[in-house]
Amino acid sequence: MTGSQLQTQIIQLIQKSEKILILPSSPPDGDSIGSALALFHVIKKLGKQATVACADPVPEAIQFLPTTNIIDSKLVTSNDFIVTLDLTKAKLDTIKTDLQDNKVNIIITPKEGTLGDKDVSFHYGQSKYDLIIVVDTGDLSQLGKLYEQNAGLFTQVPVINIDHHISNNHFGKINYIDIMASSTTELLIPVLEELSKVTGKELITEDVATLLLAGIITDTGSFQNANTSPKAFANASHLLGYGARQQEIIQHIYKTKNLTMLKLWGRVLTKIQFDKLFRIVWSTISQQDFKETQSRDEDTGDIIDELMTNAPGADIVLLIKQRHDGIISGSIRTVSPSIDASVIAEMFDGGGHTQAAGFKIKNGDLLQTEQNIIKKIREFQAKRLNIHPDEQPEVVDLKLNKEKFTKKLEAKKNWSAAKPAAGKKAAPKDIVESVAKNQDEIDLQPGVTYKFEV
Ligand SMILES: [Mn+2]
Repeated sequence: MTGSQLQTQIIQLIQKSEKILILPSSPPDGDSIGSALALFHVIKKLGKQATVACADPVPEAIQFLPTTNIIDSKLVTSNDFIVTLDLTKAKLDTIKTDLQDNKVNIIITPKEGTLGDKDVSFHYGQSKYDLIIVVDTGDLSQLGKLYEQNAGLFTQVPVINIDHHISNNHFGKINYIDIMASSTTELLIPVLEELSKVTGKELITEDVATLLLAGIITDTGSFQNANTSPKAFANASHLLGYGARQQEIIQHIYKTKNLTMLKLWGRVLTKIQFDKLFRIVWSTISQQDFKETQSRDEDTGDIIDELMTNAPGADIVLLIKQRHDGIISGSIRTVSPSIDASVIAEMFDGGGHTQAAGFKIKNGDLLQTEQNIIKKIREFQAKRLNIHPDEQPEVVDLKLNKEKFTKKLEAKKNWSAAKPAAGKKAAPKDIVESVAKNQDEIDLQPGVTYKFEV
């Protein structure tokens, strides 16, 4: 089915539905929240009921987006038994409940008038929804407890699945998946434009445009990641035409890094390890790091992208994080599309895109898990790079020691950077200049390998 046929089907289903549940992936990010809330605004404007629910809280960095406060953490489901009291004949004063020996008394005090048994009715809360739209989610299990606790709902109600993850397993009745899209919000633009046309309503307001742009900006790392396509740029500028507030997004997401976050980043950067042979760069964040820097899970933000820019010579960049709930999560980036990050993530039952993917492992032991992960990724690389499995990896701790560095630099004052030896990389320009000027010290960039061998 073509993209525009899918868009038509989505529009038809939205038009004939009245109570729509919108679910972003969990934990949510700028793209999943941007997609979910943009849909929320549009569906409300069409006069329908819309609910957005997410098992995890919205990260602080994206709470500035319009109406993140409407997101629920739970669903009303068919398991609920509902007692309804008709108050047309009596005004309500107070309601108390009193639990005694397996019995609950509901004490209703009217302000005026009297209540009788005719005023009470009982029913089961039937599924409130007639359509579910899941956005930016590769697998229903990524909805966390919202899916675990309401699995039946997803078979009773039609599900629209809108996503750009390569690992998406097509769980919907309608699956609108485009792995070439930089973000899910990008996929929503033509749908919402067509819906505006069909309904004759201006659905893409400044708020909606801002939400959609937030998805593109966050998923492309502000147009720096490999998934930044010409289409992503074109769509972003198209959204600016609708009044998207780009500066607001950049200010909140990229220009406000608090002190605790910087402390945490410092720790991660000093713990970088580099396996030269297998071309893997990785770092870890332990619960102790979080505690000692007084930072939270969400403060890790885009450290992985920071690692990426600090990892010349690596094919695979990995950040391993120990979460407070006993889960160890891994984020993977690869430097070229020929190395499929989603294949690596799948080795640990995760998924994602060609150059950005992730996984979760239930284990309390960070060191042991780290060793297992690195072992498996080395095996992956051994196959890819044709390295003999017995060859010993040389792991270089990239924690740079300024004193040692200066001594090394002095020892190599005569080193000619213009002609790196065969197989050696030329040194960064600033080092070459420092050596040339006989300087003893230069500013070091953590995480960069400085090669002196000639
Ligand atoms: Mn996304």
